[in-house]
Order: sequence, then C-alpha cells, then structure tokens
Amino acid sequence: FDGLKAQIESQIPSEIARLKALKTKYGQEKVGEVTVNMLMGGMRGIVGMLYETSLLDANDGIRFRGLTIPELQEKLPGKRDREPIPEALLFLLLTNKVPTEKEVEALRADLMERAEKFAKECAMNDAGNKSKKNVFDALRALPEETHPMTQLSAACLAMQNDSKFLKMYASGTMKKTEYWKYIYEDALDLIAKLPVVAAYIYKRSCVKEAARKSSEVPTVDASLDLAANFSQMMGFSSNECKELMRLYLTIHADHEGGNVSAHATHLVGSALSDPYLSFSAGLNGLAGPLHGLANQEVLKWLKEAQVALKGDYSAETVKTFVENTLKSGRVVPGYGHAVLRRTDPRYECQREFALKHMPDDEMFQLVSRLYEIVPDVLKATGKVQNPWPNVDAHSGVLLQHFGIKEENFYTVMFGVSRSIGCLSQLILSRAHGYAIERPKSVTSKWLEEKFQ
Ligand code: NMX
Ligand code: MLT
Repeated sequence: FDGLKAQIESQIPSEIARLKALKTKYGQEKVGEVTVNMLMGGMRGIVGMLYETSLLDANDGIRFRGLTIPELQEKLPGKRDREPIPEALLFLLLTNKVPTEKEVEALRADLMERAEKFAKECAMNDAGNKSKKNVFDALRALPEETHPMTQLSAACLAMQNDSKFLKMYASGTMKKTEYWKYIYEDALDLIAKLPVVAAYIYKRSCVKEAARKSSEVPTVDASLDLAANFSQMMGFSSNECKELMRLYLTIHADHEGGNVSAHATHLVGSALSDPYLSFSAGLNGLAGPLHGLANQEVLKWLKEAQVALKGDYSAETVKTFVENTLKSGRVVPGYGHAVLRRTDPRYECQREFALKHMPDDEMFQLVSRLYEIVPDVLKATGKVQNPWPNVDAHSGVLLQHFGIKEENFYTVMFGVSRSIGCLSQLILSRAHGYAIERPKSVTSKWLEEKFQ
C-alpha cells in the first residue's frame, strides 16, 4: 500500500515552499521572550520547536491537526463501534487530512501485514533456525522482573538491525531528499511491531497466573484493526476491551512536541538517528514518574487509598488521605500539568467511557470522588499551577475493570500509542528538512555576570 506514502510525497514540495516563505517573510520576527525564570524552570513557555501533528492549548486541550477528541470521535472513519481507530489518526497526523474509509482500511491492512510478517518470521526463527536471533531472544535474556518499559525500550534497540534508513545511510547512496522515505518505512514497521512486542512482554513478565503466561511469539490476526489485535494478543478478546484499546491508543498518541517523550524522540531524530534509536529515547523519557509512569503511580496510589479508606469515601476521609500523600513528600499522581490549565480532555473522554461501560465499578467511584476533592487540596498549597486531573488519573481504572490488572504494564501501552505521534512527526521532520537541534545553554555564573 503506497497510497499514504504517495500522498505525503505529493505534499512535500508545497510544505517546503510554505516553510521557506515563512522563513523569508518572518525570519527575523520574535515569537516570545526568554526570562531567567523560564530558563531555570524547565524551559516552560519557551516556544522553541516546530511540531505539526498536534497543538496543545492550555484551556482547550489537545487538538490533533486541529481536531479535538470529540471531533475525532465524530469524524474519523473506520470505527468498529463508537471509538475511532488509531490507524485513522495516524493517517490524519501524517497528511493533515481526514482519510476516507478506503484509505483507513488500506493503512490498517498495511500495518497488520507488517505485524504478521514480523511475528511469523520471529516465530519461525524460534522454532526452526535457533541460530537466527531475534528481538524475543533479546527480551528472554533480560530478567523477567525487568521493568516492562525498560524491556520495551531495549526491544526497540534490539530491532534497530532491521532499520532500512540505517542501511541506506551506511550505503552512502541516499540523497537528503530521500531520507523521509526510509524513515517512513521504519516508522510504519515500528508502529506495527510494537504491539506484538508489548503483548509478548505482558504475557511473559507481567502476568502472574500460569494459565495466562506465555513466552511464545504472539499470533497476529491480520483481519483485525491494530488495537483489537493488540487487545487479543494480550488475551482480552471482548468487544468492550477492544473498544477501550481503540480509545486508549488514539488519545495517548500525541500531545504536541514539548512533552518529554515527543521532545526526546524529536531531538535524537534530529541527529539522523533512525526511528528505532529515536523512539527508544522517547520511551526512556516516558518511563519517568512525572511523565508516562504516572499512570502506574496512580494505580498504586488508588490501591493504597482502597486499603487505607476501607470503603469510606466520604469527603473528609478522602481529603485527609490526599493531604497525607502531600505531607509524605510525594506528588498526587495524575494531577497537574505543565501546559494545561483545566481538566485534561483525555480524562474527560475516559470518564465518559467509564460512565457508559462501568458506572458502578467501585474503583471508578473512588476516582470520581478524588476528582471532587483533589483540586481544592492542591489549590490550597498555593503553588500548583494546574490542580486538575490529567490523562493518567483515569486510564488505569478502566484497564483494571477489563482485567488488565498489572499496573507496571500501563506505561508500555502509553508507549505503544505514543509511537503514532512521535514517529509521524519524525517522518515529517525529515521530509521537510528540519535542522539538527542544538539550543544554547549557559552557566549560572554566565547569568550572574550578565545581570550584575
Ligand atoms: N501534586 C503535588 N504537587 C504538585 C503537583 C501534584 N500533582 N503538581 C505540581 N505540583 C508542585 C510541583 O512539584 C512544584 O512544586 P515545587 O515548587 O516544590 O517544586 C509546584 O507544584 C509547581 O509545579 P507546576 O508548575 O504546577 O507543575 P510543573 O509544570 O512543574 O509539573 C507535572 C507538571 C505534571 C510534572 C506535575 O504537575 C506533577 O508532578 N504531577 C504529578 C505527576 C503526573 O501526574 N504526571 C503526569 C503528567 C501527564 N503525563 O502523562 O505525562
Ligand atoms: C503527555 O501526554 O505527553 C503529557 O500530558 C505530558 C505533557 O504534555 O507534557
């Protein structure tokens, strides 16, 4: 299927011309100022990079190529039930165009073919040609208790051997204008392979019951959509769980360019590191507790609350529990955001999903109660810029309900989804000839001398 690739190719000349015109016309204009506070405060608020696939507004939340989450739910074709499928989002991110049903189906089939070929080849190597090592051998060499995110990142590196970009670059015959074509192939391969690898990690090292455990290469059902197949490979075949996976993989895909995982992927990619190296870097950032690992932290914290509160979710007891979390020196996981100044729309759509599919779930009742209590407790600290919940405050309770109980796996699912956004932009960055990233740093002495 080269329809998507051909569409991207046809857009490149006009996009490059548009960017060139922007530079010629406005190259000397200022987009903002950098204060010492910004420099010392994690570069918050500095406009410092181009990122086309999505844009985050503090008050409106995320827009994927201009579309909000409710708009995605309404407009993206390819739905099996109510939720959009991530293949349709991938098409939108890459082309800035809502695809047709036919285009989504062609991309779905392409990704599933890549996934199936990968899984079959690895399974064949396992069974017959044991001397031909594959990524699953690399994973088996790690202790089972290695954190699933470390395993996913290591798997990305272990698959780098397959990089078409790497081979072409090494051959010395690839023109700069051709880079994106091989980045595209690697990116689509990686997006297709990650669910297979993730499902393997889940069944080998997260699941505890012998009956659900497996260290076989998962079997891909190429007739399914990417999310449904992922759910099935993990051992969850109900329609509701597949719907949840479609929603999950869609809403976690992209959050503009400045978040740690997107920025890390972008930065490493700007050195012409291939998608396997670049996205592994992104995953390492996603694995941090202030970023993607917060979804695991939230679940641990909810379980802690269930034990401490013993079913008493009255306002007073819940408030005391939250205050004690702060007193112990921890952050309240799942609350706050570097850019957002409202409840994350990704939280809201997950809440809607819960209200529709599991309104009586006990842990959902707790999550809802926390939504009433936590913002005021955080406001009372006088320092938290955004007291509202983010995406991670809600994702775990949905997964628990549908049987995905092992919270140390949650960030892996976030990573599988984030590949869609990060790798889309990586393709566009090479297609549009973005520069290597290299901002200027200064020492604190330099600052003192400047202002004294
Ligand atoms: N609980 C307790 N304190 C908080 C929280 C929170 N949820 N959020 C912010 N603060 C504190 C923060 O630690 C800082 O304290 P100090 O000055 O003592 O260092 C102060 O409030 C000001 O921080 P902000 O400017 O509001 O937040 P910042 O932009 O620095 O950080 C987060 C954003 C998301 C890292 C922060 O809100 C946080 O740690 N939240 C909890 C972890 C979390 O949910 N992360 C997931 C983000 C979404 N994702 O998936 O990546
Ligand atoms: C994300 O999805 O990347 C998080 O909300 C963090 C961020 O945007 O900074």
